[in-house]
Amino acid sequence: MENKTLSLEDQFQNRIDSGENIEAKDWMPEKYRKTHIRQISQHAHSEVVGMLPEGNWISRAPSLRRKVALLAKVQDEAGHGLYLYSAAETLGISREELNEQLNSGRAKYSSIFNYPTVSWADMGAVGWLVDGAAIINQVMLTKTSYGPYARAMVRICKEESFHQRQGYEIMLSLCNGTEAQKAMSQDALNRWWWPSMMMFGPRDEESPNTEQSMKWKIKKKTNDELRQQFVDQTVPQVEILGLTVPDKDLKWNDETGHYDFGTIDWDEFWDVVKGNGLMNEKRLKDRNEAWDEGKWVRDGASAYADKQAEKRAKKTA
Ligand code: BYC
Repeated sequence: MENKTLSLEDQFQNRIDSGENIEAKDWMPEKYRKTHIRQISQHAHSEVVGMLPEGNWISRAPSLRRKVALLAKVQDEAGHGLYLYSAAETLGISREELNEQLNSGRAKYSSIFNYPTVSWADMGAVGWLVDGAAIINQVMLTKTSYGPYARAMVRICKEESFHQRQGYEIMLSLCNGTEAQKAMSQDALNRWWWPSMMMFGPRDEESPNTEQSMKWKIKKKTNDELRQQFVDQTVPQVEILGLTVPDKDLKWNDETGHYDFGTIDWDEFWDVVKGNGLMNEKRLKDRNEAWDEGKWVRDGASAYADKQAEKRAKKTA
């Protein structure tokens, strides 16, 4: 009765406020749809581009066990990309368009993947810190208001948890190894710490999307809240490894019950986001080559799908 007098926007907000999931066929404000296409597609692109820095090390993993684990991790990331592209497609954008946005360089993907992986310890640091940061962000997304995205995130988070552990286990082995291995781990931590902190996005006061996304329960915590959670959770893990966080201002604060930390270099962050990071150009080049070289697979799969559809049509005729 009451709903008859409410605008569609207000009814929609009421559904969100009462914790209901929004499904693909439900009415939604255009901005809600567009925000989701933006976030889910950036997330999917991050998974796909995220395969490149680690794929680079599969052939150089130091043992069969390490190679198998890394291979499985990279395959999982391909799978995450596919679930997420499917979730984005439910909002009315095609896979072709999404691919075109990535390959042309118009789409954003996580800044973290524009840094190079120069040593085996980087495989440890990426799994531990990058997947660790990803889980902190993504656990909240299992409860996000858009049903297809939330459901995709449940499986993704389970797999990310394995990824984080495989990275930390590499770090533990190296830190319990020779002096040179420990030094290699410290060097990896030094290079990945700050870029991992940047993964959570700009400070809340500089984040244009957070306010609306919190209102629509797309985001359940702000960028700064998640970043703080990452620091609080990761510093004790650094201590177990016997390494040092490359931040002279890092200090436990008894009053707040959190670690205080130094200033992030936001100029570097925006520079990387705008395409000027060390690896931006190479990542796009590699994605475009993979796309072109994969054409025969896509053609084969579509020809097979067409044939199957023809067979089914004949059977039912
Ligand atoms: N890199 O208003 P804001 C993974 C952009 S992990 C590049 O705060 P929002 C993986 C942002 O898009 C990584 N761009 O935005 C791990 C926005 O630009 P537009 C992927 C960034 O969306 C291991 C502008 O800055 N995870 O996949 O409210 C192996 C203003 O920011 C970044 C996800 O994508 C960044 N770090 O919050 C393999 C999780 N940060 O679009 C793979 C889902 C911000 O307005 N995404 N920007 O032009 C999210 O939770 C949110 O989109 C973010 C940003 C927290 C990332």
